[in-house]
Amino acid sequence: MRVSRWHCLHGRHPPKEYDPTMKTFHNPHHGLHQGQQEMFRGRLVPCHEVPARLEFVFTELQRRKLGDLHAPAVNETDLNQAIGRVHSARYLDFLAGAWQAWVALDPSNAGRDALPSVWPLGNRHAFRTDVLPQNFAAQLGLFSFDSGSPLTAGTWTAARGGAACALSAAREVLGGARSAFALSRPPGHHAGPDFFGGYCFLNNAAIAAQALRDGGRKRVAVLDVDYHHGNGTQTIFYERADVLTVSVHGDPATEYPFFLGHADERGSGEGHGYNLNLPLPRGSGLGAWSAALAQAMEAVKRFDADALVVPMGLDTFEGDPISGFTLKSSDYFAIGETLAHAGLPTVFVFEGGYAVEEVGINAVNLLEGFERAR
Ligand code: SP5
Ligand code: ZN
Repeated sequence: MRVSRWHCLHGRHPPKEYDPTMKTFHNPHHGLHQGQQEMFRGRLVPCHEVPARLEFVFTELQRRKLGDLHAPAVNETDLNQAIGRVHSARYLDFLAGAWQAWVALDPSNAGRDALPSVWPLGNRHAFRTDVLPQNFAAQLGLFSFDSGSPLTAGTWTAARGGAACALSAAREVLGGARSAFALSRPPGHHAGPDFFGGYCFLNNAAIAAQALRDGGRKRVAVLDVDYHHGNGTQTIFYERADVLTVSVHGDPATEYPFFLGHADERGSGEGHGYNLNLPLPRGSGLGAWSAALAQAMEAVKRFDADALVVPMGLDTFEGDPISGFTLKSSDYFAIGETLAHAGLPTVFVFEGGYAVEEVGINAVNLLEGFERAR
């Protein structure tokens, strides 16, 4: 079916026909992950990463008829295998049993989210990370890097559902689709091989990228457009030359996640030259951001990728409550269009974006910009 309709709220772009064929895989279990509070500057504040975020995107996708919405259909064995390709067994065992262990510490914990409060600073060799502590509070710290990512009763089920969306979207593209959208929640790009943080537990984009490799794509590029550096994805692929990781983000000198995302991180070993960070100062607008995106696109082209994964954060929006760029809703059309110029089969994976009432419009503007540019 071809449609000719125009829903741009800002009216800058002329109407044009396009095929609304991009399939979206949404996570029916996402609402089971509903954190109450995150630690911020010495106090607990309400979580920014809320279930309503996904619902706004879902509703906007339906309203604009961008493509069909599907629940992911992957069997448990395949899902476990795909998740196990990017996360360690020790970490996955921890996540699978975390809620039970949390409640076992104290039955009254059942009414409270689990938040870590002690960390081993493993990369400074200050503490050992090879010995699994028996104390659950210590395990929480071993497998995390911040206290802003509450682990709740339904986190494991919700995170698996999000990963299933990523795997389904990758399979869709492997099957010949030009694009697919994983409407995953909780987000994923901060989660590493064996740690959670930044509201992320399973790295959905990395799972999609690895599934594309395992499905026969030779060189997969990941182009992360979230406001925050995709530290988890970078770490997962840092020593590999078959997956290029590129990220445009707020400069970690001042912006979360602070401890990774600088321009001099280029990859290591075989992966040297296969990571590109394009940090921008807080306050950057469309001009600087688009110039960085152009550089990112150049890198993807030079790499000669045969598939693209886009961790799609909408927290670059001017109204985002926790971020510092100034993109406007109408800018996301052009961003989608630019991404389409890579000419690659593309998996979009939902990441951040905390201006809840606008996140659906911004996400669908980007996807529609991509869809129209064929
Ligand atoms: C996926 C993603 O976008 N994760 C971002 C995680 C950011 N976490 C730290 C943010 C702290 C900001 N708290 C601001 C409270 C202002 N009232
Ligand atoms: Zn973000």
